[in-house]
Amino acid sequence: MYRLYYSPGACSLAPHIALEEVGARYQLELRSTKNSEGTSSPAYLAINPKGRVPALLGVPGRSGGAAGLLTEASAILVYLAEAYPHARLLPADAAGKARCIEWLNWLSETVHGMSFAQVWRPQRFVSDQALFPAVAAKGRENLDEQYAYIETVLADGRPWAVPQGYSVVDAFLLVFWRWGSRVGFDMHGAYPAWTEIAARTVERPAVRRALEQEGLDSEPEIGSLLP
Ligand SMILES: N[C@@H](CCC(=O)N[C@@H](CS)C(=O)NCC(=O)O)C(=O)O
Repeated sequence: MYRLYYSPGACSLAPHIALEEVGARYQLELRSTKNSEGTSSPAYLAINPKGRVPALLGVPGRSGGAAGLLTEASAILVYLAEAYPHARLLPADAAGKARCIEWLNWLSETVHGMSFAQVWRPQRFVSDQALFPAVAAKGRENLDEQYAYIETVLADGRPWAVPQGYSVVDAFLLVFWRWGSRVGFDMHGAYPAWTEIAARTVERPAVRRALEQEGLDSEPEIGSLLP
């Protein structure tokens, strides 16, 4: 039995979707990113010293924090896909797998770790509060470029982010599609190819279940993807 530490709509949504896709037994444990009792409480830091979600308990090995804890959305996604190959969440060929890891790394480190952090957590980049608006503005500029890049890649007619088939990348991209709406981007108007893939993603029963469990199915952003 796994335990997924998550916050509704956070990047932990992608591993949550993957758990539903593979049919593993798991419990959800809420660690909200919105209050100090969530990711930065002493109790949680004792389990996961990184103080972030997602974190998945129940994976063999140890790399810090509790035994069996696996952190980093990309690592959890690859782990679940590889541990449950019947769910076909990664392509079987080496190049297809590498393409997925290429997406996951870039989304995680550049789009999330740099640009969204600049917009939502400028204090990670500079101590002087007077500079926060400038950092956030640069983050938005970065997101503009990165979202345009994503759209260009997805607009070549491919049905999924990696053309071989639905993969953990599509679940991860859904998180960023939703965050795009959150920062005020016109996702339907400016990113139609990405929106089509996001709509195809939310048609999947496993994705719907994860959205419902996180209370996101009734949000306007997600509602706009449903038929
Ligand atoms: N590199 C980590 C980043 C995880 C991360 O920043 N998660 C956010 C939620 S999307 C979080 O826990 N934020 C709480 C905080 O920064 O205190 C990953 O990809 O899993």
